[in-house]
Amino acid sequence: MQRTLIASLFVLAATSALAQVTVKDPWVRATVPHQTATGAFMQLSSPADAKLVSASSPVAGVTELHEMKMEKDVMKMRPVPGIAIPAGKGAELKPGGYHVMLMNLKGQVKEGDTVPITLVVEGKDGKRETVEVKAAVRPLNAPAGGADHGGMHMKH
Ligand SMILES: [Cu+2]
Repeated sequence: MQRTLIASLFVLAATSALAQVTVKDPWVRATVPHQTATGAFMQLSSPADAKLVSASSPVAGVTELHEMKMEKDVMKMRPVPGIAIPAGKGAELKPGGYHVMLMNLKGQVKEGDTVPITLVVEGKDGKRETVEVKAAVRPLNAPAGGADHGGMHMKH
């Protein structure tokens, strides 16, 4: 009896430690009609080492984690299995770098809309938890700091 109680307390403690993963300034790049993919960007921070392992959103049929990199003067993007959120340092998802890729969009994502995104974060102990994010949609010409993200994806 007592052992069960202690075990469940431990689970609670582990969960609340992870719950400190925070998301700042989440946003999604607006799309033009018939565009099939766009990117979501945000700043992640955590007091303990964590990793973003997946994401999903009702606006997209498929959601992946991507990394964008310059390779021989060409901007390339590829799926990554996870994005590390180092303790205290955090991770920045931004145009030209890591991002959440929203694909197979179910409709146009318009400026002023809010896009719900569910992030799955894994702690060092392998425990996972979800973080709900409401991302604001910003115009297509929001500062990109890199290649045109939407255009790149048409070639996928
Ligand atoms: Cu991408």
